[in-house]
Amino acid sequence: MKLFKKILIANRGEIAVRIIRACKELGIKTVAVHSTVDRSSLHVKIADESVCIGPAHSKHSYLNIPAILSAAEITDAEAIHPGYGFLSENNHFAEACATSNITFIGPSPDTIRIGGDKAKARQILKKKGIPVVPGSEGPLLTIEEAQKLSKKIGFPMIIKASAGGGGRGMRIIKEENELASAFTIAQREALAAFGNSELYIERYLPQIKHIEVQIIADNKGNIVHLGERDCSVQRRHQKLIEEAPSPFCTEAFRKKIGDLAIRAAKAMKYTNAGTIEFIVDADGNIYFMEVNTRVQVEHPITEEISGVDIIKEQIKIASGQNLSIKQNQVKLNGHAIECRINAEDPDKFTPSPGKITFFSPPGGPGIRVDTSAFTGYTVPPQYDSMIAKLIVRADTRQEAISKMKRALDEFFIEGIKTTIPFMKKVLQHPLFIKGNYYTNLIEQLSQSENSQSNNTNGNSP
Ligand code: MV4
Repeated sequence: MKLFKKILIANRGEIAVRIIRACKELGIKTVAVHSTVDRSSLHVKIADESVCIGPAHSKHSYLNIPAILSAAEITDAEAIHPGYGFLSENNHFAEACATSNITFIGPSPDTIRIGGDKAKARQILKKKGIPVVPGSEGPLLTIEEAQKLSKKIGFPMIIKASAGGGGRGMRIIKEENELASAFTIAQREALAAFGNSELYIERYLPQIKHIEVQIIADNKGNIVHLGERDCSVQRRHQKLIEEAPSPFCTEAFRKKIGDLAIRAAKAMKYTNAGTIEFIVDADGNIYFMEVNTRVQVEHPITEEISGVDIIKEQIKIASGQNLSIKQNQVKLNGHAIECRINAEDPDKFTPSPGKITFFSPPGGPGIRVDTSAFTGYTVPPQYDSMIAKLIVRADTRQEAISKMKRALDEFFIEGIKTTIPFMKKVLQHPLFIKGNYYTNLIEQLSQSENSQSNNTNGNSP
């Protein structure tokens, strides 16, 4: 089956660059789209063609479906790669592509819709015997239903928005007397944030790891997983560091969570690349959390240990080709870590946009930098603050940590503040070094920093 002749990339930044690179290596022509403030961006420079699709505000450019479809039509692009964020998990966009006879590089609109309806996905997978955290059966509509459920599952509970995901619209309830008001507030917030007030409830698990499994599936029913990623190092639901394999994962555990991911994907008739997210408690119990129907920011760490180019697989699958690999051919080698480098103040995590006066990324064996930044580039204030992903690969976890420290030391970015100093601190943390950490690692880090500064203030003996 022939690959596409030309693909439009409906995204910006490092992921647009990543996708254009894959297209070039496959001999596919590329069309970049950009907003007015992005006209001098790297993705525009390296694409074969580019189209301005609107002003800076993403609502009028990177989320502007008619403008993007017109750009594809005037440039004769046969397919659109949505990257992550923006329109990547918008089932209406996937549908609109199909109507315009353009291939959307991703799962079917139906799969995207189910993935976006967290209560529905949970319900479907629970019925198929995939473990989910004890909680509601589908969406909960009334306070009375929530109260009845609380008798069964007990406190603490966590209220989540069906249309939320990634931690948005969540609320922890410690005891009965908080429930009624929390439910009402959460409903109102979900309606305002997502245009959908539907909620679901789970038992709140206090000490968890966030572990996700990369899957790829073709249009013929072949499906494989490429192992797990540990994304437990996060702050306010923003992932900061990801690693593969998970330091806590044994071969037996990998088989178990991988099989669950494949069963979950099959239950959703999954095609193309996707991620099944689980939470794992301190006893190693696995619970399905949500499914991400897009390529993820952290996909490179899986590429580094599996040797599979996930973007190229996505393109090949969308053009009708079979998976290039069977499960028994998947061999995971070594250890990979990714640090997300944001244009932010490393102490306050507030945005730090502006002109990069000097940009010199690290190099050498085992180092990969996915970025669209360069010396002289101005980071605009309108978009996500992530400006680079620093990825290292080594034979062992310990060597990967050493390599990451070395790489961070020689990553020079001047003119703006970045989170590089913060990353160095996390890599020194004894719990990170041991690989014995949960999603509360960053809170523990800032607590220990506060008590240290108290000591210097003379508040402790
Ligand atoms: C949970 C949880 C505990 N129990 N679900 C889901 C999305 C992810 N970004 C955060 N999620 C969580 N889901 C159950 N049943 C804990 C988290 C969680 C969290 C929750 C509230 C505040 C901060 C958090 C940090 C990491 C994980």
